[in-house]
Amino acid sequence: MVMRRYGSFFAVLLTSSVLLAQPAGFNYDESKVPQYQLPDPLLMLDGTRVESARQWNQERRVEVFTLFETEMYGRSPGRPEGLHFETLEMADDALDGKAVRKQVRVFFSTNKDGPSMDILIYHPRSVRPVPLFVGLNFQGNHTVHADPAIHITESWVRDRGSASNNRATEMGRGTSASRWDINSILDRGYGLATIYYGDIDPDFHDEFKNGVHALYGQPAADEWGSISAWAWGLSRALDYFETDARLDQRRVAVIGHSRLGKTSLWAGAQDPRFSLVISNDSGCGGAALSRRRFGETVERINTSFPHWFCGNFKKYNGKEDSLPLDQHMLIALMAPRPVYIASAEGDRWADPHGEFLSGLHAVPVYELLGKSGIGARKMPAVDSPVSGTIGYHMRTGKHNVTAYDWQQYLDFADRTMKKRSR
Ligand code: GTR
Repeated sequence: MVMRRYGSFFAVLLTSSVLLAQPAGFNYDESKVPQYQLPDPLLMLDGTRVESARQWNQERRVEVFTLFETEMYGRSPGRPEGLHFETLEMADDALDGKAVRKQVRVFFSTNKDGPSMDILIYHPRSVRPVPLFVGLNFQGNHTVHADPAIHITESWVRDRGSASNNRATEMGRGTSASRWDINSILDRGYGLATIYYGDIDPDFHDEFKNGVHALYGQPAADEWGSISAWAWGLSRALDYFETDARLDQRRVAVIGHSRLGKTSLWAGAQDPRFSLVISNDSGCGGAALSRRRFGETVERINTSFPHWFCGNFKKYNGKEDSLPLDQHMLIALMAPRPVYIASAEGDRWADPHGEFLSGLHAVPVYELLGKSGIGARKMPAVDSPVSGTIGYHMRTGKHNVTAYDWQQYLDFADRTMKKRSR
């Protein structure tokens, strides 16, 4: 009796916290999803049907990639000439002797006072060269583990938790550790590299004056917004991995959560050196189909975050049906490489079903390239992962990254990436 009373009390609490994360005035009802027709990933803009891997690789993939580049995320400038690296610190006995720790500064130009980012790397001592995961973090490298040796970023950080006056503080150490299952990653023979996303571009709209945008000036309507800049930073991390003999640059999985999941998808689409791409709860502008208008919409995301996408994307506010693309085509840009899409049941703002559907509708491209699809025809039950070359799960719980998510990514990486020869 008492249990039952408490049970319903907690149910109310849970429901209200889930609702808080889901702004009112948006559709959360599957029966109210409008009728829509997705662009066919295998139909060229001129109506030609793509029937061979060669046609996909040489013609349609280029077309689809260019659409995302010019209409949504914005073109980025590639590797800068002055890019250079400096190892700030290294220890062979980190985390109670379990790992090697390395902190590397990546300068985006020859100017050491110009924008730069710090990569924090942990990897097992004995594996060589080590496959690894790389992902951006939200509040600073020192938040991913309590390790006192992790440098604290001097970049702008959002005032949240331990940060104050837009500066990170000691108090933040380890506060995001639950999102980075470093022990499991190391135990399973992988490394982890992480970078604070605000080192690359602080996450607020300042007309593109700060971060790496400062080096290139005001972007045109088809040039990079912040998501594209963060993805560009991930490619610069890969540039560094290529110089570090202990890391296996041919087995790098890129991972990101939420806005950084949108970023990992765009990084994977842009840079074929990422051999596995993982999207955790990326939602609108990430894995979720825009045309469903379930939860967050194109207009809402462009209004709340005017700096995330390129100027051209604003043309599609309230006009999802006129997009020449949808997010299943972003997933298809990973083909034939493995890609994993994860959702959370309580994260309706990110449209779990729409995230699954973009994986499902990318399958024809994977099959054309001789790869398996997603291992399901309809949305799987909660906590029941499915996979082929595309993996998917919807976990119990809310918008977050948990040990459960990492277990699925590690299993999927073991199956699809680990055995890949150098
Ligand atoms: C929300 C935004 C989502 C998602 C999330 C996050 O406010 O509407 O698209 O990116 O932020 O990144 O935490």
